[in-house]
Amino acid sequence: MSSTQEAVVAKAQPSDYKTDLKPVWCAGCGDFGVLNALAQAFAGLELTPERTMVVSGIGCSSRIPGYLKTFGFNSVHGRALPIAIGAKLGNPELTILAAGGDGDGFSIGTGHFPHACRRNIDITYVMMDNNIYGLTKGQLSPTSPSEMITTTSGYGSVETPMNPVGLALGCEATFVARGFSGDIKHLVDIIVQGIRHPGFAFIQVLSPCVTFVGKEQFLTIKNQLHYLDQDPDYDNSDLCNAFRVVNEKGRISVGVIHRSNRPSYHDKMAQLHKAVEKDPHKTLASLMDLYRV
Ligand SMILES: Cc1ncc(C[n+]2csc(CCOP(=O)(O)OP(=O)(O)O)c2C)c(N)n1
Ligand code: SF4
Repeated sequence: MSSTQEAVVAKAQPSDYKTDLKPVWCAGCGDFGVLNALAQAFAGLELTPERTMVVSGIGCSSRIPGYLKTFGFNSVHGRALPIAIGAKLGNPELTILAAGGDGDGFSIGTGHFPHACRRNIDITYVMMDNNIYGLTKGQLSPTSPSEMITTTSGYGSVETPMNPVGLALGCEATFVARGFSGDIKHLVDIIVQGIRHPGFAFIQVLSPCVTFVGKEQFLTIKNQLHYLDQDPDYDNSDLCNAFRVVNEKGRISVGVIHRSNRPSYHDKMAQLHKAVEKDPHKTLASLMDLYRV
């Protein structure tokens, strides 16, 4: 076969990563942007669908594994992270993403988050933050702004909202980013960087709920965007810089907020295995001898 006759291997296309299922999301929901960004990122990275898995909890956003042509697991409310981590421990060769909403991840699922950060397991967590419980029809979520009127806070909330980025930084996550579902190109870049990051990557995606928060949520976010990658003064390796982004007033910084190079859980396990190899008590029998009376 001459070189001109050689089979041309088609480059992966975003459509290769989408199932035939039509999303049931409301028209205009921010989650459409996240779905498109994920498909584009997967295609750009040429991920093998059979070696890629998307795990979610329960919520409108958590429907996303059903729309992606990778392995998927639509699990239990709040449990995307432990299941994704379990899958990664079971098969470290897989590319694993956990996905879900602010209610899923930062209410019932909060307890899993600090441990994912500190263990630095090599998975990517895409948290679609719409500041509300969408699927269950508009109740207050841990990230709802204090003044927000919801079906369970008719006069606004008396609670201070949780700050997902601040929590991730405080828990020493090695990759912390924020994107907007209304800027898909920018979001694709963040997701690609998150998947490539060798450790736990947390991506908060501002993903409006047009039905229970309102159509204005898109514009409110869009008008305040500040792109960190276009800011020459921003150094994302500096944790103090990153903490400054947490409580900004009047602008919303998007991009990679912080990145550091702590070894991943799997790197540390490999080191541990090496250390055990040198240990004279590495066999169970010799270990039992230590405790024999
Ligand atoms: C253990 C448990 N508690 C509560 C629920 C009810 N429930 C389902 S989805 C959801 C909230 C979803 O909100 P969020 O995670 O923010 O996702 P969204 O629908 O906004 O994308 C709740 C409370 C459930 N399914 N299981
Ligand atoms: S209720 Fe909100 S989050 Fe759920 S599909 Fe509709 S717009 Fe999206």
